[in-house]
Amino acid sequence: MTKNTQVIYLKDYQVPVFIIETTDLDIRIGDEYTSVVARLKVSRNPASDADTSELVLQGGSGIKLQEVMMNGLILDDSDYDLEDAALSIYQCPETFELTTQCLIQPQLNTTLEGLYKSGGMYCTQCEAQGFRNITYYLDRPDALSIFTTRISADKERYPILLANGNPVEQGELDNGEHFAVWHDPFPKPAYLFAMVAGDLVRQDDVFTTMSGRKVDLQIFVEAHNSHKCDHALASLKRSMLWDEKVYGREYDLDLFMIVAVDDFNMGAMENKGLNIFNSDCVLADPATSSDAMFERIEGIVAHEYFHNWSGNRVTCRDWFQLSLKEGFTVYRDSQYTADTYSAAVKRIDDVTVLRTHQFAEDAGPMAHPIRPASYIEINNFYSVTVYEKGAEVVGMIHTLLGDELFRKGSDLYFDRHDGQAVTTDDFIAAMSDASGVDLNQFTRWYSQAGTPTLTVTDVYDAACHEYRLTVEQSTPATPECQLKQPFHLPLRMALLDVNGVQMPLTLKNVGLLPNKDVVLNITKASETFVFEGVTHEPVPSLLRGFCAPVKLDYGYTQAQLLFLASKDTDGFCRWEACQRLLIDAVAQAMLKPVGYQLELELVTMLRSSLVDETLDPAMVAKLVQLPSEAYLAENQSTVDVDLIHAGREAMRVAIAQALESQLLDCYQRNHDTGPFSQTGNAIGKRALKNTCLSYLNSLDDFNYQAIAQVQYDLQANMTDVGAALQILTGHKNSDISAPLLADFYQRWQHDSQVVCQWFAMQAGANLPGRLTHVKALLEHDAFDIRNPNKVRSLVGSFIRSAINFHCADGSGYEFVADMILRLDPINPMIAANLAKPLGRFKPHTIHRQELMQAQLHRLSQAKLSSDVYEVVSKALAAS
Ligand code: B3K
Ligand code: ZN
Repeated sequence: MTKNTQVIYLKDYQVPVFIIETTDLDIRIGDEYTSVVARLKVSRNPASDADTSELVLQGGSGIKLQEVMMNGLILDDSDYDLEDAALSIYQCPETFELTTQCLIQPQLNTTLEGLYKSGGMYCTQCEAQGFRNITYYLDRPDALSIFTTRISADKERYPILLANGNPVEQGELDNGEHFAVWHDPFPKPAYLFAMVAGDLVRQDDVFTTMSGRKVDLQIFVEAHNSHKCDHALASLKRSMLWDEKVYGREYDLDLFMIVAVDDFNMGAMENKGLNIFNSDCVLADPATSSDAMFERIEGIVAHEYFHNWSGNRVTCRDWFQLSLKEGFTVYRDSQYTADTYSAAVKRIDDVTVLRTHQFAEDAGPMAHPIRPASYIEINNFYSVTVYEKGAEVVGMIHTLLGDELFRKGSDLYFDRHDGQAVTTDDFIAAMSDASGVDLNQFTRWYSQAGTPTLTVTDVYDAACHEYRLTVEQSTPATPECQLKQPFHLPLRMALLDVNGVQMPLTLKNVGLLPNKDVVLNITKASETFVFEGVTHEPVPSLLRGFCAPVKLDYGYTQAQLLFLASKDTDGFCRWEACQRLLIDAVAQAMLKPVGYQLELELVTMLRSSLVDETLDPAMVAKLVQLPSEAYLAENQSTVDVDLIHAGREAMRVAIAQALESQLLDCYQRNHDTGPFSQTGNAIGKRALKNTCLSYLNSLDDFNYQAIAQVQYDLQANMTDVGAALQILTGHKNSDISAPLLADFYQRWQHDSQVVCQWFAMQAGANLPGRLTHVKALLEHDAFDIRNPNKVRSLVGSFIRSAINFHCADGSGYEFVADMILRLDPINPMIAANLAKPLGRFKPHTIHRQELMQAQLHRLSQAKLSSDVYEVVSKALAAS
């Protein structure tokens, strides 16, 4: 099915035979060819005992090698071997200078890896293995080198020339060209290399570090986006300050640059001193970006900035260690958002992503531990598991160690490994050495995939005042491992009395605990904890703050859940209790959607949240929102997307009917007519009122449509406009949606960020029969299959609309397979991302499983990239 099916194993890791001490690049941008001269100072690696004098450099198929020189002498064909993916130099001495000259054609590079052209600008994306498309190199993260980069290009079309580090020289050349030289004093692997050449404008700011150094902050964008930089700059400064305060980490260079690029495979990239961002993840303006986008941008700016320590100063030894930098950095950016805004709301958002996407991945054919043992294509492992579950694993270490020891551990990790390429074991060792906490068993989180289930049972002995809590854990088999060893995990819990007050806790054989909120160390397949002096039967509040990435199975009664939903002092657990009740109710509605009515207890619960003006409005919005269809699917053993859709829609109507006046009142109370504000409170109020408006519009009442129409017409900000539009375009009657969509496009066609929202809204609308419309949009002038944002907003959103992607006639699957085949030769990374949902057929009804497998078989007949091949072959192996 493909040319490249080589499996790479962690167990085969070997240190590099050679070291590249310095890398001098001379990159001359030309219209047809770009020339790359790389002068490398090479020496043998004393850490390697390999019995060879051959230096093997990786290179992509698009490189044309012109010349190879060793110590100034041109090598002839017999001195080296050139194959598609490697340049091998025979008989290398202990130290030498190697110079290669290559030609590349970035303007033809549609994979967006290496050097490529986005619109009128040249830019790079080198992680994981893009640098080898620029020149022959030791393209592995443990090969650290000091880079100097000289770029030359036509001055008029490319007035801005950027690379990592500090500017050291610039000047004019003949033929209207100019050049710039950049030097990065910090040794780095090639994946952190970056350069940019384009016609960009700059927005400036400055940050003074804790040691009093002045750092220039610069964001480069196309001129028409210059008004959209303020939020990213403010976010960057907040992140820099936070990392100093919370982790004691200071920025090291005198310059920090961000460049916004329209064609980008993911969100952003943490290249040393020169972050490159997908425009959509850095540019924001209240008129064009919703509150959710602002929040996302702040999180990504923080994430990339935090990588300067967790990723750049201390990097990964090999790509199996990806979670070392990604899990830790996601954890750091989550902490940042939690500290800066609402911690409970951030926790709820993170857990929702984990349960909706990571649990599904962990149960599917691509399941892998956060440190995979093998891969075919590393790009497939920039996954929710490596990122989000990886962050949860770091969070568990924090919970087990406590704040002080966790900080001690991170200090030791950064100090011990500054300037090195290390492993997740090194991270664990630093945490354990600094704290004295034994984390040996904990390392299983790095090698075992799958989501554990914690089954908790309890017995209260009223006569002895004893409360016994038994915790059992089990983890399902995953493709790489059948039999799982028990994990070490923290179980944070409290016992609540009848008033919801946390009881003092006395653990048998331990004594009175200092806190009423205890972290139990769970290490065995089954263990029992006995609490003494419990004067009356408590309600347990378990897995507080979602302290471990597990599924909790405790037989809560409805009465207990209602109690926790109103009384639990832990924000996450309170929300969790509400969600469990709502999930149970949707399950009822699925059985009998027509005329479904909400139980009185649930009406009371939702009402009390809606009318409580003392609560954070963002939290109220979370408490009353129904879980998404994808989240609900995670709770079903067999997923019938139509039933879930029908049940959830019935539930929405039932809630709106039962609470119509409170929803309207809550909408009006939270509808700000004053000047636009972006405080946490103002953002929360918008989230809440738009939740209410959405419920009200499920009633199909012209009055509520009119409210949404007024909100749209006001054009106050994209949060309100987008919400109103989504509500109105979700209407079955296209007489309502069509003119609005046309109006919206008319207003915003010049702004590609908004055009993407326009695509996403239409493709993701939760209405049946969207495929014809999506196919028509593929032909729209604004659609471009080479632009990942457009593909994600149209095809990605279509896949997320379960009733359409999983349409019983198989048309959704066939369409997605068609798109994968079209995209694979253009951009394999994006094609493989579309293939992953097709591979997750297991939980669906048999009929759908067969249809999905038929498309996977069809794909397997084609010549595929290694990216898509890996996803398709692993899915078929599970069928
Ligand atoms: N480190 C990059 C991701 C690179 C993805 C390569 N396929 C962005 C980030 O996680 O910060
Ligand atoms: Zn990252």
